Amino acid sequence: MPHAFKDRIAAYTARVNAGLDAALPLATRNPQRLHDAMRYAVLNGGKRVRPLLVYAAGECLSVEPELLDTPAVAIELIHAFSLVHDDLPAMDDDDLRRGKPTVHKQYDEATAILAADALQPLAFLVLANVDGAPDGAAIELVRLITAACGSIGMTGGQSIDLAAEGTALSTDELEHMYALKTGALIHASIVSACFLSNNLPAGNAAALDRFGRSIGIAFQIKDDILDVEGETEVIGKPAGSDASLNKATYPALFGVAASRARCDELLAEALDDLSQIGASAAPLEWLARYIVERGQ
Ligand code: GRG
Repeated sequence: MPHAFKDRIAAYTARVNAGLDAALPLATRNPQRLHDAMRYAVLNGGKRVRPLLVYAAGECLSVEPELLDTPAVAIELIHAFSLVHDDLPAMDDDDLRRGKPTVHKQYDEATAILAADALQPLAFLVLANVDGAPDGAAIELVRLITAACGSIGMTGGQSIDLAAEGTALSTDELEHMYALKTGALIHASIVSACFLSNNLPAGNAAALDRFGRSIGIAFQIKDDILDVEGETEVIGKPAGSDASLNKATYPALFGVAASRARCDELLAEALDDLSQIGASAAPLEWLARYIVERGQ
């Protein structure tokens, strides 16, 4: 690749945004309010980190972007769905997301629940329609991503998170919760490219698996640090909301300095895994550094 991954981010972001736009029903289609809310939930900004991880892992394994569009779009639909639920009054009860009113504030609670309910099956419809993938890839992607969403993935992590409010977790318990709540979908973004590769060295698959686990936990610790140190206008969601909800987070339990140190340690482990792959992993290295250094 002649240029750094950073120079391809705008093109990849435009690519996944076009895929999301095409996958979502038009807002003029009945039921219009539901479709409008689904489009709002997905197309209202966001850094698109998970799709970028799909494309970066794909570059690492020489998978064509046309094939990567499928998991990139599906995983971002699931991520958007999880944010709508996460913001509901029954969960974190947030009014602001990506610098705009949350879906239940912009529409109403019932519409937000239904929009999220409809985004999840849409993601699996996109996956089922993957075209030109190696034999068996579609079912492997469905297996990977359903596991990442379920009770031993994101939903389970969210359940532990809600139950842990106001309690003290050990580092192992906290990192287990992070691995499920946030890490599982980040990990799936990276590993999805493995199922689309026709020529995958076993060592690379294992290294990407470990990389995905480390960087997924680092992503959530950095999110916690931004909640403490960031400004609402920059992070696009209310700063300090973890503390006001008495959330069990890394900074709350162990302090910001220890959180930063753990993030750096996880980054070092993740980069060590990539070093076993070699120069083709440079896009993932760039994204890993971005994840722990980002300001939003
Ligand atoms: C079954 C999909 C599903 C969800 C139900 C609500 C829920 C269970 C899980 C919520 C999980 C959750 C919201 C974890 C937090 C992950 C996180 C750090 C989100 C912020 O991600 P960014 O920074 O956001 O990538 P943008 O807005 O840039 O996309």
